[in-house]
Amino acid sequence: MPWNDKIECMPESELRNFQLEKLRETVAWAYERVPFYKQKFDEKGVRPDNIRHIEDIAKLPFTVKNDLRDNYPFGLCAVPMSEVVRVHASSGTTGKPITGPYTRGDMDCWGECMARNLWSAGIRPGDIVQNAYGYGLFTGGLGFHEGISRIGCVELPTSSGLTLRQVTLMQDFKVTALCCTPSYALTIEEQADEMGIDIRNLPLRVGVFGAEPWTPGMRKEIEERMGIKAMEAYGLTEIGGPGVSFDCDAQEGLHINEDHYLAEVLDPDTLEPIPLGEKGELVFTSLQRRAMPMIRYRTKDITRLYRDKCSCGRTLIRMDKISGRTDDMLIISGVNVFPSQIESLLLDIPEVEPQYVLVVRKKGHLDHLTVRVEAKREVYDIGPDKEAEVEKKIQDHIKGMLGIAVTVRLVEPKLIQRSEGKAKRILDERPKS
Ligand code: DLL
Repeated sequence: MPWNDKIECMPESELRNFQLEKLRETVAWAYERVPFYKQKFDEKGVRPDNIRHIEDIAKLPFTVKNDLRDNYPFGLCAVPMSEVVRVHASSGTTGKPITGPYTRGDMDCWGECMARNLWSAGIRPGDIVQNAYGYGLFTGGLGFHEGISRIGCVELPTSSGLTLRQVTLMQDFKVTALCCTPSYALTIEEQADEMGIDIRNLPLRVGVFGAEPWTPGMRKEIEERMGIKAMEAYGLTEIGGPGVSFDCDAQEGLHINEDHYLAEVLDPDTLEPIPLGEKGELVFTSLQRRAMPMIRYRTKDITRLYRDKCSCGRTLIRMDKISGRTDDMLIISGVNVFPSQIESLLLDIPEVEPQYVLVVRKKGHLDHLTVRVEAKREVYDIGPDKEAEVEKKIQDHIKGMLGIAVTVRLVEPKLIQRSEGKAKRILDERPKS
């Protein structure tokens, strides 16, 4: 049974009506209170009362990351500061951070969305939940915190880092659920292994992982190494943090909290809608946020949407696991490649660890990719011939599956930097233009 079956299992037509009502409210809210949106709407010649059907969303302007940067810190805020009770921010790699203000009501909605996510992962009162997402400006730690307290289970707010202590607490407190990034889950498992602790023998039962891309192969790897069920959370600071979508027992896509987020998938070049079931850029409009309503926010995340019936009974639309970001796409020998494709192929190779970095350099006019991946100790014990054999095996596998020539370099165990949050998988050494 879902956390909120009235919403999560609502018949599609009812849900669409609910969304339309909330969309109209949000559009009017943004138009009347945020000068940025008023100007954008006016430029497009659209007014809130032009939104009569859900499909009318196509008339609305888009919002992109730079709009948030240009209006840093609170230019897109629709309420006075006296109504804001929390601000999160994402650091980003370049430029100014993105800020995400919340009203008391927004916090309440966030708790609801996160409770659905954790409940769907089988977390119940009595569970001891280790929350190893970073606490602070990042939405992960405190976002999960909202959901954990909403359900009423025991929260262990460890935040990220101090991995040795994470393992000790996990063992001593008989932790049953872990929340962190998938790459940090691997770091924790490795630390436990070094301490002679097999996490598979601990009471830990489930993990709720997200905030970074991870392939189905990585999910399987984590499940096997830790002896748990690995569930997922997706979200982004710009539209409210985690709690946007989550997977269920079926693990066939992530259900979007559609009463809060209206999703579209568009062709990133033409910005035309893409039919259900086909891949494109995910675009979200918030439906209940008051502090910072977001109209058609272009996430750059690539996925597809589908509305087929889910065996879990939820009617909420599903999105695929994110397969990449439009800005992480590499063009190698004329072929478009996403880091996740390389990750999937590396996970097919038993001689290496799921620890890798993709180094992109310019070679003439073309981009060249070097895959640095950590070999298991046994490979080094056998000697240099074995190393060369494994490198060639991976190169051939990538060539065979993706048709691209890459260089593979094995790295000795433990040399790839371990993640405590979002793993940095791409090292872009191309000259900046
Ligand atoms: O990462 C929010 C979050 C926290 C989600 C904890 C899940 C769990 P940002 O730091 O703003 O917010 O980063 C958002 O991270 O646009 C995606 O590219 C990526 N991302 C988030 N969740 C997933 C996921 C948080 N499950 C950006 N799979 C998003 C793949 C994800 N990518």
